Amino acid sequence: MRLNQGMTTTDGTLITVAPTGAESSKAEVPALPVTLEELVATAVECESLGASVIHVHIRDAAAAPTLDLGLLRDTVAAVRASTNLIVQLSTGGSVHDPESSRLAVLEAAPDMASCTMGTVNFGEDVFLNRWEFIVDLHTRMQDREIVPEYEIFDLGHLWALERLLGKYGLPYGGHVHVDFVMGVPGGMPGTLEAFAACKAALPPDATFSATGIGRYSLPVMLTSLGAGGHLRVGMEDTLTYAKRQPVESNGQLVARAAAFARLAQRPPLNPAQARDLLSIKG
Ligand code: KMH
Ligand code: ZN
Repeated sequence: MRLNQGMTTTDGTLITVAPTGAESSKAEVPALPVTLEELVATAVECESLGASVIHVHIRDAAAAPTLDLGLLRDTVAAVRASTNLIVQLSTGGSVHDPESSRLAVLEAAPDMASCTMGTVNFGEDVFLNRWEFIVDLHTRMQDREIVPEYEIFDLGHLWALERLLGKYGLPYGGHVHVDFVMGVPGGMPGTLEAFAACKAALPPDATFSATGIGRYSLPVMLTSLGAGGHLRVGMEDTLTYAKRQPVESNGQLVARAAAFARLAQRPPLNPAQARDLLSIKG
């Protein structure tokens, strides 16, 4: 696929930042962006460093995860007002969120939303994603012209994706983008073998990014770059920059990813190029 400015999809690297997540507490991780002001400042910094997509989880006034629709709408508007980033809202939320609230996230009209392709053990918890719920998310995103990012926590999730696309058709825009989430306790490990199995099971013409949880962050990033894939980094997934060195900011992780991408001769895509790649409406 040819992007604007003469680039092809494999000439550049899509960098997604996932700055907050739903699992870490502000008390334990003071650098985590949890207010709207902190999130917007993070978004601005990460865009300047090479991110083109932001995967967003929000927090309430007590810094607890929430799917409050008003806050989500305000967040989409605020990030759009300050950056050109593609806004991808999480429909995964936290493991405690009901399906109805997770579906309602789409009413905040983001550019993209996550769509996890199956149930997975998630540490001591279960991240539940029933087939009917996945179908509901996929078809509602088609209706609302929201581009999904299919989250793959295990190999079987890719077979579920093939079934989903076969029965219900391509997502809005016609392009399939998936993200391998590797190293969740209960999901697939962040190994080369698991990566290769996932890559081999991708739908035709799909693009992919990958993120390694915790200590899998660096090996998964380097593997994805080497395999022509894209990157997701951020404090949702990684809180340690190096051995015994806590992450200072999301910008630190984006800067490292962008540096690796440049070294690999696949520099970061800007948001306009990323929109072309992912077939997101202007
Ligand atoms: N917080 C996890 C339970 C997503 O954003 O779609 C789910 C998650 C996936 O983070
Ligand atoms: Zn998430």
